[in-house]
Amino acid sequence: MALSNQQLAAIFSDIADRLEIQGENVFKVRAYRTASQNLLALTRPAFDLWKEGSLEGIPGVGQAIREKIDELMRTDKLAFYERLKAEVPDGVAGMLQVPGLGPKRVKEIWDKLGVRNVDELEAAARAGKLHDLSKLGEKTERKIIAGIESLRRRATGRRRIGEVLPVARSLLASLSKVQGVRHMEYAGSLRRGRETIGDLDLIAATEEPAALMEAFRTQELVAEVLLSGDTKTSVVLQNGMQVDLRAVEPGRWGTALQYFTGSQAHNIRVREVAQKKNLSLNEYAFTRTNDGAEILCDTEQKVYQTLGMAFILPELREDRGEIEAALGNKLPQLITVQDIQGDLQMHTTWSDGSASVIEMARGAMAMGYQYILITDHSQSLGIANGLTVERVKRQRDEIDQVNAQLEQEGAGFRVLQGIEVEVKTNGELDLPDKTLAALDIVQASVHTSLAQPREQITRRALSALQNPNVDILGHPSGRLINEREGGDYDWEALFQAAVQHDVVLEINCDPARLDLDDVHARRAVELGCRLSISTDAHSPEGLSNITYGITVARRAWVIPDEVINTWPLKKLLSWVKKRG
Ligand code: DGT
Ligand code: CA
Ligand code: CA
Ligand code: ZN
Repeated sequence: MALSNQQLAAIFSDIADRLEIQGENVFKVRAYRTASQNLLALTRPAFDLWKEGSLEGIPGVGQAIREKIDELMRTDKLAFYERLKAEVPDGVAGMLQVPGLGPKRVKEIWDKLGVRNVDELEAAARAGKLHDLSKLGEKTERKIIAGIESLRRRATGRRRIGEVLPVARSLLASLSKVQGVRHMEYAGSLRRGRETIGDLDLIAATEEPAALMEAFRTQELVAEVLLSGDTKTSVVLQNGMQVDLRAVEPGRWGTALQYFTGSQAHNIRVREVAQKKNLSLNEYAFTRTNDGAEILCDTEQKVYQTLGMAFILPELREDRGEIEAALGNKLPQLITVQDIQGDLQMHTTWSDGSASVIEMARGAMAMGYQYILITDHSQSLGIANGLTVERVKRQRDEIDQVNAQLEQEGAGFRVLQGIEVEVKTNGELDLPDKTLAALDIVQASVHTSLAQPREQITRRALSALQNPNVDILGHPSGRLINEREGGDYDWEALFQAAVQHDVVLEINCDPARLDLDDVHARRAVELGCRLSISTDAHSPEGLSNITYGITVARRAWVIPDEVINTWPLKKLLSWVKKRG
């Protein structure tokens, strides 16, 4: 297949990036950049010029680069480029995409800290590891974090819920104290718990809207005021996010909150129900169509009551059957975070976590849990310091000691030993069955070669599910929100196999993953799959991400019993035992 000018240009520009990270001399780097630019400016396909033997006609392309174009045209490959890619990994080259980060810094961060991709860069920056390096101050560190956030946004213009929720909470904390404010909430997609948020909508019920608008405009986080009126103000925050604030009188709080929570699709259906009752509905009130009289609702509950419907929780308001269910009083009793009895995925210093087994146990006890499952990475995931057969055994000793200590303290808490065993590209697991069989619960995960064709990657996951030692499939799609797509699985086949082999599917609570997502999780439970909802925490603080996964589960209509870590320890252990 003939490479296009754009493809060639991309290869040479990538070569320039990687050479620059290696510290190659500036003239050589510039030669590749020039070649890349001139290829883009070319009015004829380079392929035609190559066939005619007239590559000399491309300005700025010397002998060395002509030979490389020739090799690419003949073989579709370039040995030099393959070698370079092996020397400077994709993730390292990808760090150049972070605004404000040049090749010298990338090289330094890679060499000195072993940071190999944007994720690890973010973790290092947030952990304050960058400012120990030579010329990088704390200010640069903050800039890098902001750069990474803007990079992620560029993909879709939407932000991850994990980025937006803390901002929303902090604005609410400050604004709900303003004189006259009776109620204040975030609404829109954030209140519905979507995995990404376009803009943030805040709604207030207040006696003194002017005071609230003034307080909002002058928030420290605000960078620019887009528009400001008596009852609505829109601003852009320093991080680039738009926030809309609307104020209503307290007597209209219910209709306003309901309207601005959305979704639009849900609201359209709600208004249809209203029309059948000869009512119209907007953010201010119901209006009777016969006499034009207003019906005010000071709570959201009253809005649904007026319509003869059961109250619909915000997470369900997507027009995915909730209207019919509410009319027929058939809404599910959704899972809540209080139902969770333990967390079944976390990492410790045995692999890439930052806390010890006992520290994670104490963190989980503070969450009110009965148990945790330690799931450090297995051996082949080299960067994460994965566990070998030998280290699995030594970790068991440590976990036994921790359990003995907790028992002595009368903690009523158990640490289980698991693993996050790598599913290799051919579907084999990365540890021998004997080692896996000795663990309490085994979680298998796919981390590599996610771009495999559907049939291949599905077969790979199925062979993991068929291994009787595998109890849970971790973050099944492997996606990273706004960063990379997950695997192209045949989901129906995968869910059916999970039911058949009684393997649990995870909802991973990391706000970058949320995997399974709401749609897949709902389909999975419909087909009879069981789920686990776990944080993948790498520190005790990470355990609090559980709420993000719970939100996904609620959006998927999941009830507590469908989730194995709502079960008491005894039930959980008898389930694994029965599985053999
Ligand atoms: P986003 O911001 O893209 O993540 O999604 P939302 O759902 O927050 O949408 P947004 O911010 O445009 O509007 C917030 C809610 O306000 C939306 O869910 C429903 C309601 N809404 C806004 N504009 C309209 C509209 O033109 N018609 C109706 N029926 N509802 C609207
Ligand atoms: Ca919004
Ligand atoms: Ca909005
Ligand atoms: Zn993982």
